[in-house]
Amino acid sequence: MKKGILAFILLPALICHAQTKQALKLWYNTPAGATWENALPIGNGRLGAMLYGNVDTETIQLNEHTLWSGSPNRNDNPFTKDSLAIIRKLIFDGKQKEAEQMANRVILSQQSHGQMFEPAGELHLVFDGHTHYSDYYRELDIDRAITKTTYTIGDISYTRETLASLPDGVIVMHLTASKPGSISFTALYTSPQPKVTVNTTAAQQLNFSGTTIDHEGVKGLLKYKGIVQFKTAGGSISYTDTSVLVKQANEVTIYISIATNFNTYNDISGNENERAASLLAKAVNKSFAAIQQAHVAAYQQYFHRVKLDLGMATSNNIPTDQQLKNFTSTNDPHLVTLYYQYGRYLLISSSQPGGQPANLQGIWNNKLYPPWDSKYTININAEMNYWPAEKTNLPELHQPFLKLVEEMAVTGQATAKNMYGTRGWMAHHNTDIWRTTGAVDGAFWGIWLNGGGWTSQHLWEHYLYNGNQSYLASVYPALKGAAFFYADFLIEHPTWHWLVLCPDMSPENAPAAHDGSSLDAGVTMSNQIVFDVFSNVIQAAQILHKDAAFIDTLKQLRSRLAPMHIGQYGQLQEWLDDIDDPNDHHRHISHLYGLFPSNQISPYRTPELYSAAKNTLLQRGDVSTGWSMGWKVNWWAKMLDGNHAYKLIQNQLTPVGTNEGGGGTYNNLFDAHAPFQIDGNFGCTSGITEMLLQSSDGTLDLLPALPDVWKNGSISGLRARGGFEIVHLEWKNGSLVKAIIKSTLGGNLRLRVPNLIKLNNGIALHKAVGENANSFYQVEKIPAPIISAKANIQQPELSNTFVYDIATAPGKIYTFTAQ
Ligand code: FUC
Repeated sequence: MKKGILAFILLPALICHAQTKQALKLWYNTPAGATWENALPIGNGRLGAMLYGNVDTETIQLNEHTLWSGSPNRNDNPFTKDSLAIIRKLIFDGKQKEAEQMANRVILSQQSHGQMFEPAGELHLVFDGHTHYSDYYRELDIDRAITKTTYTIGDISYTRETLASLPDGVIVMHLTASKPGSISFTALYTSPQPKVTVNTTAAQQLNFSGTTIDHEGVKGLLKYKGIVQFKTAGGSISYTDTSVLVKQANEVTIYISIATNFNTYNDISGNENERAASLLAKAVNKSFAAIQQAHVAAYQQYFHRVKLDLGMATSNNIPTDQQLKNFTSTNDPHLVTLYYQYGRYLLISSSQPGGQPANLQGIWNNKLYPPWDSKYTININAEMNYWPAEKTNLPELHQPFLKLVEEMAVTGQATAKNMYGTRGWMAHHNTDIWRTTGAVDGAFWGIWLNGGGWTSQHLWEHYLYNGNQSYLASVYPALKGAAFFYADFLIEHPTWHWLVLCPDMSPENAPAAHDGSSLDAGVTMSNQIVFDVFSNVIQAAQILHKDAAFIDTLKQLRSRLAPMHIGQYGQLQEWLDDIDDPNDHHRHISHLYGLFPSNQISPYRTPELYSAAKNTLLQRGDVSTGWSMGWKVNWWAKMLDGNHAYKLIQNQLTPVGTNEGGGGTYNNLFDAHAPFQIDGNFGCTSGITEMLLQSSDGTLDLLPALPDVWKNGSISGLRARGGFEIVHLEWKNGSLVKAIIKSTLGGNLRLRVPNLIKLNNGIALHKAVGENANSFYQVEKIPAPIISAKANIQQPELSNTFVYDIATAPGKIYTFTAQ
């Protein structure tokens, strides 16, 4: 055979193979079976579904984002104010256990400890005679946000495709077969909800409706309605009281519409029936092809903004669950790319403007009593969900969380006033759809007063990326309210004389010295958060030309906060006293909030603290719960250690159950705490971004923590603070070869790069001098740390970098290449 002919025959096959290998798809050659974590998630921010792809009985497990237990309620403890002075004294006197016991009575909620995100039931399609099949395949195409299951029975091949339409607001499944008249099934609905009713109507509709359950003394008043409509081509359709029977159809389209009576956290007077019916009526006349086309276009507007290429797959063309199993030995760069983009897929699918923020499980939950109520844990988990939003170019999807913060700024005012007698607002370590802000779970976990302080940082972060002053003005009251709470609540420490929070705690950890109690005063994380809240309000007020007197007050207060401490083991102290245990492997390393997401600890500006943070990270170890490993990817990226960050990605991309005592990843690439928590997915996507781009340390850093394994690669579409868009970033043999950066706001671009670069047409660049003139890159100077005489602190050894200043103009694009 002539060479040309051989190429002609082989080429299409090769291209096809290469495409499959690189396609952004999770795929499997077995159905999910009975395991929920094998099923594949779809969502449009409002509706979520898990697709099992089982052949004889397909199951579509359903969720709607406002379907929660309970009803509008509050959970403040009215007795806190009267007992605060006693609790403070007990803590300052070293009687933490007694303080904790009292706090359990007078601070902890005596009502609800938060409501639960609830499942909306399951639709089952029972197929006649589909027990023996071949050629099974199922996928979740995250480039198009569609799932597909295909299999063959005899000489007929069957296909099911399902999507949760972004523009049409319904879930749609499309069933086809290679031979006309082959599709027959019975559709049934089941639900773990006790107060649900099911019926059918002559309009080929299966309806379900109900009211959610009471929980912890709060009456369940949330009403929901679901309508499932079947549209067939050919064959027949009939129904019983509770099921729909499709016989010998050529093609079937199933439309699922679900709605609730929820308007907002304090108003559930909506009409679920009208809402569900009106969404359905608009969608049902559209063909699957039309719905699919509009959905894919809407989805890709978000998804296609970022493209990541870490190199070709090294493993063979094998299913995703197998790739996951083999990852430690293959280091398959494609699996990392897929996992990275899956984080973005999950955010697009679970958090849409105008909706609820992604909760502990995003928008996917099948349990009536889910772990931790599947609500919002705001001492890390809910914040982590939104770490990728700005930097991976999905800023609109930050909006549901920003709205939650603004709503807590309202509900949390009564909590601040009634419980602690302060102005402003505050929240403890959890909230839910009713925006409750009381203390829950038990004093050991719940007496953490920074739920407002930390979440309000997101309002500021959104501004740092978009530079929009009218937006800043709109969120300024919430920022200021968070500062008010601290301004009124801080108290002078009797021994150290710094201003501290008391009671206080470092999330969910306790020093051995405190007899099993977590309560303390002035823990490191709180000092860092208060410092940030004050600094951001000072900056915001200056930008908006407001509140000069308040700025002065905050500056005064800020100067009296406790500095960070480096303890006897060279560690960053978690508490004011040097009582950390170097063998403590606790999943929370809250005092490293100052390293990430904050920027108080830096290799360049605070070398001692940087080294101490590194010692802390090493002492705490790597393997942990899923979200903890996700956080560690970000921390090691901020440590500029790409190889260690990569090690954490390896730990995270380990099948669940394999990491001794830790989390990992389920077959559907959901993060395992275990159990499933979506925070780890989002944390890792953020961390991978931080390995390639950082913009929080006064500079825009390209490739700050590139691991040796990613020799060549490129990423496009990331965003950085100050309105810079990283149009394209490319590296070869570990060196930066090209960067294209668009300035949307103008201003100084201070670039830090690992090798010498020049500007497009060969223009030499100016070395950076002095402070960065770009106000979005302003970094607050923190007080010098106090270092234990026993601490052996090494000066960090940092690789050489090059820092340039480029004056940019809004709308202009700058291309840099290696020298
Ligand atoms: C915090 C963590 C747990 C879990 C829970 C939802 O309490 O300490 O590990 O992630 O939130």
